[in-house]
Amino acid sequence: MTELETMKAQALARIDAAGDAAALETLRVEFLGKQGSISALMKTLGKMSPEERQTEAPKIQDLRGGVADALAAKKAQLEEAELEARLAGEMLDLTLPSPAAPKGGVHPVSQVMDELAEIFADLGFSVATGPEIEDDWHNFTALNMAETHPARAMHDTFYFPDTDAEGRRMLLRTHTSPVQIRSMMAQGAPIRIIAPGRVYRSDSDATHTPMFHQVEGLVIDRDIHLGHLKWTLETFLKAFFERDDIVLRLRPSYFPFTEPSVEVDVGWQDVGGRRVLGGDGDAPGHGWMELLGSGMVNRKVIECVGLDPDEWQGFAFGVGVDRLAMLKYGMDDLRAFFDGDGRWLDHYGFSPFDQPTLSAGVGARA
Ligand code: 2NL
Repeated sequence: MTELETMKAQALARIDAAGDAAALETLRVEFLGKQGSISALMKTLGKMSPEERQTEAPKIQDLRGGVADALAAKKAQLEEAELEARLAGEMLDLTLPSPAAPKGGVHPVSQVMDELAEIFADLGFSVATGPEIEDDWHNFTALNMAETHPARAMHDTFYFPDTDAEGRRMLLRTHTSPVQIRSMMAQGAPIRIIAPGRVYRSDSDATHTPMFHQVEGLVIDRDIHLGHLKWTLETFLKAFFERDDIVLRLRPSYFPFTEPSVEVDVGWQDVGGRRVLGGDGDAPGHGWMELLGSGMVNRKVIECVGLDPDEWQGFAFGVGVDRLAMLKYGMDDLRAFFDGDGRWLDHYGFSPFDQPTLSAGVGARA
């Protein structure tokens, strides 16, 4: 055996004996690394005569190639063995239940707005929307709330520091009434709409959040009177609370945009320490709670949107969506509505597949 053949046999034997990837890497460096023994042999070729190099080069190349091939083969073999060992040790139990996928939920405010849209659709109302950033005219002036009107002070308004391109004072709408103003101006009369959405007032305590949800309703037609208002509210509340014993009490009130204005109370009764809507209102253990504001649309407002108030009359109402949700689904803290706590939504949220329908009950839960 030549010296090179001995070297090769020893190298291959050591490679074959390597127990793991790290030992194999040490051998690769020892043979083929920059300072490796085979690399050193390659360098000797440069110092040989051309004749000598002609005979020696193929032998050294053969040594280097054989060692490189053996390293690669052993590496593959070790990796294969490692995989085999892992597969033998691991177990995949296909009978186990799959991990639960995280589920989203429909926020009660969205659910209630869907229910309202459903109920009012059956009464011939469509849903109108509009901008949350409004100008002073649509939010106040058109609603008979002049610059100096004291009712404006009741709305703690968020104003923007700058005016818009036309010099109008801009604000976050304090109610969805401007949506109805815009709808009347765009569509004219007759009209039957509800306007649900976010509204903003600079108000924050246990029962007030700076952003809350309101739905307003508007009917403009010929010969509309308070009887239509009362029937509509009664029908809506019976459908929404899914009870036939909802009773209403109408009290005179004041809003600049309605005349006359009517505060609407709804009767409740005590059921195990909870106030449940329905019942008598005046009987012992019963009572009244203020639920919404309404009235006949002020003729100044009708004029303001370009309609003839002698031809067109109507009623309007406004009610808090968050409040409706709390009364129907039993939450007691308004602020939790907007905390974004997933546990709250898991508890109070609705399935997106639970579409409200009048036949299945608008509040049917999955
Ligand atoms: C409340 C209840 C109310 C209206 C909103 C309204 C809208 C137009 C014309 C006339 Cl375009 N009225 N909306 C009417 C009465 C009550 O909201 O408690 N508001 C302070």
